[in-house]
Amino acid sequence: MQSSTHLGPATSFAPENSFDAVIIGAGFSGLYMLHRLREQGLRARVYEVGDDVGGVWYWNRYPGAKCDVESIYYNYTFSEALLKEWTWTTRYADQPSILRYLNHVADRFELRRDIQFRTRITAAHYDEATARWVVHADNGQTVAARYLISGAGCLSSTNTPPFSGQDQFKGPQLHTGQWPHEPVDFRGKRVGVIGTGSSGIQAIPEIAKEAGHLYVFQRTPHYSTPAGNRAHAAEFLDETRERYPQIRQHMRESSNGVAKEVRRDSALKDTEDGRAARYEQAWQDGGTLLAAYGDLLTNADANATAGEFIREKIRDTVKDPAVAELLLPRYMYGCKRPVLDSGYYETFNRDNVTLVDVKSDPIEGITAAGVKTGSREYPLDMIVFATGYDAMTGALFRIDLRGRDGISLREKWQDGAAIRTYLGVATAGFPNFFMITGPESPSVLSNMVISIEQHVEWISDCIRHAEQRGCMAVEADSQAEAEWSRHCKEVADTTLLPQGESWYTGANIPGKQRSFPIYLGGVGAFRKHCDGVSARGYEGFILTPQAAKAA
Ligand code: NA7
Repeated sequence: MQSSTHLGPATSFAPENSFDAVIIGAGFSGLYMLHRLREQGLRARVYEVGDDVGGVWYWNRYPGAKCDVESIYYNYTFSEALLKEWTWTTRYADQPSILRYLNHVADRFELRRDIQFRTRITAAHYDEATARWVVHADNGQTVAARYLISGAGCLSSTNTPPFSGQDQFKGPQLHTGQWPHEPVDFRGKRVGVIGTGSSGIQAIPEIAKEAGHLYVFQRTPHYSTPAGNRAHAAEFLDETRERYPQIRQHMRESSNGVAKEVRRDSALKDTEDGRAARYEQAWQDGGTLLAAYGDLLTNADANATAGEFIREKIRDTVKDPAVAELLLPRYMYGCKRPVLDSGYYETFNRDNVTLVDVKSDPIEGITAAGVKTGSREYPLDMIVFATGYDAMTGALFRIDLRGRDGISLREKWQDGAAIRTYLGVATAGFPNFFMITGPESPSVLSNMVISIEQHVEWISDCIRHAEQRGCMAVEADSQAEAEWSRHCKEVADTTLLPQGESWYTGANIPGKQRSFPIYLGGVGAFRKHCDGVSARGYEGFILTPQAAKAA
């Protein structure tokens, strides 16, 4: 019935292959979306590549993997009962705890019966005649649904640079974002880690504890500050439970989705001693230094004061001055994602750790024996790629997504050069297609779970609105999306962030078009804006009534 380029009309689907909604991915987004739509009486089916729930927390099993948002904020807030029955034991939750939490959520709300695992959605085409999506999976299955919702994630499409000779290497090659389920034994091995972003910085201290020798291949030194991870005291947990209604409110109205006071004063108005004291306090407390002043991400001179403070800490920590020098980051702090660590810089004082600067001596390729840079070969037993993700658009572009008139999302967005969304949730020409934390929403520059909840709730309300009015299609208006995209860019340009060479801008992927597809107006302002749109009858969306079908 279907060919590979045209998936065919959305008629003649057996009831078991026909849904109200198809949801892509069983991470934080897909799980909650499924729960909401089921509560609304819709028949929804989630398709997930992994063997089980968890999304990025299913795949990122590397040693040291942790969330850099404090655990008490990094959970769903929609269910009082769920909040009461779950306890985070440490300030930052590690990957096994978060995966346990998501398994608990899946069990508690009986979500698994509507999730099909080990299935990758490869294509989804909109059939205008029937106003349904025809969705194709890698197992040959084709299903139809009125709504298509992506919970595919912002950081789920792994990036492994195309090093020549990679297939020659004799030992195991692992990517932090696709880590094996069985324990990896580093004991006595010569291990190479390529990449020093969040994943590398979390994994390196743990691998170093076990490996015979660890070679860290660093291209850009990143800023990292101590996480200050610790066990939660019982009193703190009691008090958090009691205050959670206020905490939740604060998170929802905040700029970044966590319930912390935001400082607005300028680093440049403080004295040198005042700044040093404040940065020191933040360093001791743990977490990033970005909240220490209000202008660190908007004023390059203010930013430089934080950068210099961190560089001084690195010089103080790393005993070998030459190694310390190589570890000093020079870009503007925060323009690449700031990293939180547990003993990262200290790791370079170990005898079994060597830092290899591949900026001055680039990796030429991988050989049967190890990694070859311009000047020498490093013999290795195992290579760990901590080389990140094709972020923001990678997971969406991997699917052959086609809206009205067969236009693909990739074509519409010109490979990322012309991303256009309305509220990060919809895009013109793709009726009944919703993205959870899509490009141009606060997404990765906020507490993802709070942003996911807001998007899921907004999408399910929008679908309810359309269903109640008997609409066959909901679609972003191209004028409204042009205005939203312009607004996003305008807000981003008031900050230093678009100037960064980071995965935020796509600069980490060779040949990828640069953009800055993240809304920086803040979680609270974004929520207010979305609520205003729905209160005004889904302003900026075109709702097509059923009758129009016959017309
Ligand atoms: P990141 O932050 O994108 O880090 C990837 C690292 O890999 C980074 O240090 C890169 O150096 C390095 N890299 C990439 N390609 C190469 C090549 N060709 N040669 C040498 N080094 C390379 O990914 P993470 O997984 O650490 O973190 C992603 C996000 O996931 C994180 O921010 C959290 O939000 C969760 P570069 O800096 O580009 O010079």
